[in-house]
Amino acid sequence: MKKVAVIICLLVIALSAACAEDVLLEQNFDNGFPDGWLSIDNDGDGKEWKISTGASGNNNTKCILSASYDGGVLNPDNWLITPQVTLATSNVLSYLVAIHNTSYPAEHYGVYISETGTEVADFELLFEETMTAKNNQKSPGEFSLRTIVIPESYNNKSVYMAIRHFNCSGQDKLKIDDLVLASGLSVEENNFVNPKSVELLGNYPNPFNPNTIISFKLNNTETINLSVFNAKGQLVEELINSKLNRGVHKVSFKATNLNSGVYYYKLEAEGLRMTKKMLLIK
Ligand SMILES: [Ca+2]
Ligand SMILES: [Ca+2]
Repeated sequence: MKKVAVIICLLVIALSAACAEDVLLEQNFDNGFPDGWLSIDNDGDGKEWKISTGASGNNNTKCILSASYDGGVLNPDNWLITPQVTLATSNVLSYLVAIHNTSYPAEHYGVYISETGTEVADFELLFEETMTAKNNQKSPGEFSLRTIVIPESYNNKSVYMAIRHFNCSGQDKLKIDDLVLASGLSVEENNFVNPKSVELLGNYPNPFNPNTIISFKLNNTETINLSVFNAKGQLVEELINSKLNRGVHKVSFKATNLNSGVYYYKLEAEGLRMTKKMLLIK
């Protein structure tokens, strides 16, 4: 009997360890601009991330808002940066996101990560999307849940996360609320909504010379564009611009006539845009 009790006890400990969920950072923005966070007005128009009231769809509590429109400068570049957080394993960032209304219906933003510091140039893009009332929201102003699985290469590293409102007409507002960075989570077990109908899986080999294979996964039949850009952001080659069936696709990229250096490949589908970096060494 005693032996059984010990085994059950050990089993409970093992199970709870396997499912250990640690909240590393949690912010509801209800008590003013939080200590240790940064807002960077990178376009310099005086508009940046600020606490806002009346967060419709969120019980009218406060959220944080990048408001860019003042009848003047468009195209915002506003960064919201978290305090430094030490990640564990199976790290997941979740947050609520909303646009203000349907009059100016396309707000673009990205989720970034940095191991080095809080300068804009320190950050690497993890995920970006264009929010529209049509394809991302139940109704204008209503928040949608997003969940970003942080790549394993960042496990156990100390990082900063950033949300950047940019690269859009900038005529309206992007809202974020209830941001949670947690470890030890299984996305499936927690019923998170995975916004990705498209996943950019990476390229192999990387670094490469002169050939590499870029892989991506479509969860639906999608019209996609896959293009390669140089470090200056100039288009090098359009690899695909067509409708493809669901499944994993692999595309070969040949850099025979290119110089050594950093290149980017960008996968675009409806409302989604993902970019990864690759290195050509000759
Ligand atoms: Ca809130
Ligand atoms: Ca600004």
